[in-house]
Amino acid sequence: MNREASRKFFSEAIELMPGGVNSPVRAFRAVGGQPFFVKRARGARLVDADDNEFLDYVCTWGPNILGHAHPAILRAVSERLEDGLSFGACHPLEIEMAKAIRTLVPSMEKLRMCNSGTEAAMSCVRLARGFTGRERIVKFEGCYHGHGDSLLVKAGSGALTFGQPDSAGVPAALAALTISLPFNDPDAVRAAFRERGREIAAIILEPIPANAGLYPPAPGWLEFLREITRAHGALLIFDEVMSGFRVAPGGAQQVYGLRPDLTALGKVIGGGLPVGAFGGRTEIMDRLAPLGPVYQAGTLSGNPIALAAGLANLRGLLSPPAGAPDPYAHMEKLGAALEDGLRTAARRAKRPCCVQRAGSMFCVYFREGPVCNLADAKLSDTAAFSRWFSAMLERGINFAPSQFEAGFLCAAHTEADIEATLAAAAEAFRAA
Ligand code: KE4
Repeated sequence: MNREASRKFFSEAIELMPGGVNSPVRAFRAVGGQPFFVKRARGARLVDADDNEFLDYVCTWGPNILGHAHPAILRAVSERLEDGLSFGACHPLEIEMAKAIRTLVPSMEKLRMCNSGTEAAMSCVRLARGFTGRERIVKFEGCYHGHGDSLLVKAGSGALTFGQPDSAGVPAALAALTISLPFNDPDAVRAAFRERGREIAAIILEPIPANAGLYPPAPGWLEFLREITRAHGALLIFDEVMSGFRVAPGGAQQVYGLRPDLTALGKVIGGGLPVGAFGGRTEIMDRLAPLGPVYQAGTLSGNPIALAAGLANLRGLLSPPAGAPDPYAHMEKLGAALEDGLRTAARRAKRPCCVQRAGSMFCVYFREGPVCNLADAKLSDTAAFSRWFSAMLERGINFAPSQFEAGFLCAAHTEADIEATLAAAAEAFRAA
């Protein structure tokens, strides 16, 4: 596969940006080789600077759930450009987006837009501390909530990929206020509340962790966390930046029938442009400036162009054009076929693998399953994963460039795409 143009771009990029990237996971450091540079994308396909075409299962890490460059999203953005890009003042689209989110995620009685999932999760933590007057936060090993200081403790995603779950630069005094526990371990949570219950402001978690690969909550785990936080006057924060609007229109809290006190969102509600949001119970949210003492702000928060893209994304998910398949049913059908097919291909190649999935998010662990937490995930054969990733890329299939990430289906993937992916996977499992 010719990658000359990407190599040239990368040789310039590494002189200008650390690792040549604006986000570490893109650097391919976990899988070897050099990253490709994108020229354009449409639907489920990317084209790189050397005109190589890839079937894409990253989908810009979740936002492009309808597919890249979806016509309805492009139209929604282009129709607004002439009216201006940003005002630093109130805009009606902020009301429309807030209503859309509250309808889908009723636990978010009030909400605030921001510009990234990091901001959303970080703001939830500050708000929980301000509301409860407590300082300690409980998170879970392998869960990733963006790069806010208090949350870069035993984090997942790129932090885990590069073995920096506890980032340098985070003051020890601040990190010490974050209690990081194994996921799916009620006894560890009980012990933390026994020892520090009165100091714990909140538990924050990905209800379906997808930043250390992907593993599901054990039966009763989420309900247990809801109860123990309520019993101790701590808040329950669901980070649904990835699961939101993806595992169901109302996210994991709809699937499991739970109401967290606060929720962090991102990705899908930006439709590919920078958007985050957080929200929850009115009495908590009203502690935010300008009403209350907890400060949070953003020059581009609620940006109308980004919200236009996000609203078009939500409309495409929830009100598809007449005759078009329901996107969730479509992605569920393809996801099940992909999961079964990958499992079969690995077995036929005698490659120990564990494929785990939550709707249109999935992961291929290179180890026997099940994988229930970070400790299990870290026993994967990352070298074999890297060889498989490269073999798939050579065959025109772009997966997440790390064993500790999830893959994504979008509504633009087809049955033929899944068949082509499984054919490539069968060869790649043998080559890995
Ligand atoms: P951003 O700040 O990257 O918009 O969102 C941070 C974040 C928060 N919470 C969850 C559950 C997340 O998955 C993320 C970001 N996801 C990663 C993918 N694993 C972003 C990819 C990257 O860092 O380049």
